[in-house]
Amino acid sequence: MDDPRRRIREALADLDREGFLEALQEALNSGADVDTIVFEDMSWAMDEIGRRFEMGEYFLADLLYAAEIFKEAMKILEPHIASKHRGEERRGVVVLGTVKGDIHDIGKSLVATLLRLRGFQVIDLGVDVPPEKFVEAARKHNPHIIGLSALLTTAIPSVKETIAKLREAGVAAKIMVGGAALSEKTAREVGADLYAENAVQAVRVAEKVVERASRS
Ligand code: B1M
Repeated sequence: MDDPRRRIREALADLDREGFLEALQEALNSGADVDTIVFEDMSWAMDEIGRRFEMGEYFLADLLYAAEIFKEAMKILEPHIASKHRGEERRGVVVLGTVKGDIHDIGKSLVATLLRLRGFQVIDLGVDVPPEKFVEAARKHNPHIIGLSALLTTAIPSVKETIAKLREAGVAAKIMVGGAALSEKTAREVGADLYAENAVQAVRVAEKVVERASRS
């Protein structure tokens, strides 16, 4: 791995804001791929931060600071992400949110950003969203897809409950789930239609759903 990418990983994991932003700029100047930076290097660093938190080396305030640095970097990266991912048409409607009991918003917001860039209309309900709010938004916006994000394993029952309430309400939209708490297997177990591991995959999955809907 080249030097700026290694420094992006290490400096972000060490919460060295200046070192990280400097390495980020260097990587961009040298033409590094923006997806590799976000979905491999910065994501690796966030996992490492989570690991240090579990080991008792970092505290909650460190996680909050990491999120702040991540969001600051996203402001720098957004134009690069836009030039790589921008699409032409309005492809469909997605209602998106982090489920009740979970306030992690970085991954969900990344999914929203990429979907919007590809021409989707995204209704972002935010974080800690109760099932009733998803149902209400589904009725109001008649989306192609409802996206549920969850990072905490303790939020998995919330994902399951939200899906059950959406089905009970007769919502026709496909339900996509993602986030560190979920996998292909848990997605099936909670009754989701679709699973995506990261934001790029979430867009691919959403595009397929809309393509199929427009053919039928
Ligand atoms: Co929290 N946290 N946190 N945290 N936090 C994790 C998730 C954790 C894994 C850290 C750890 O211990 N290793 C752990 C969960 C353990 C578990 O449940 N198994 C944890 C914990 C325990 C907690 C608290 C309970 C800590 C406490 O209070 N004692 C608490 C819970 C609060 C709550 O939600 N009720 C808490 C709080 C926080 C902060 C608020 C301080 C902060 C979040 C700030 C914010 O979001 N604005 C925070 C952070 C920063 C993290 C870590 C370090 C980083 C998360 C992140 O932003 N990753 C995280 C460690 C980790 O994830 N390994 C951790 C970067 C982001 C780009 O990735 O969100 O995974 P991610 O999104 C990806 C994919 O998952 C996917 O695409 C995204 C882009 O590729 N994706 C989707 C996400 N949503 C999708 C939806 C889709 C499709 C794909 O379709 C709809």
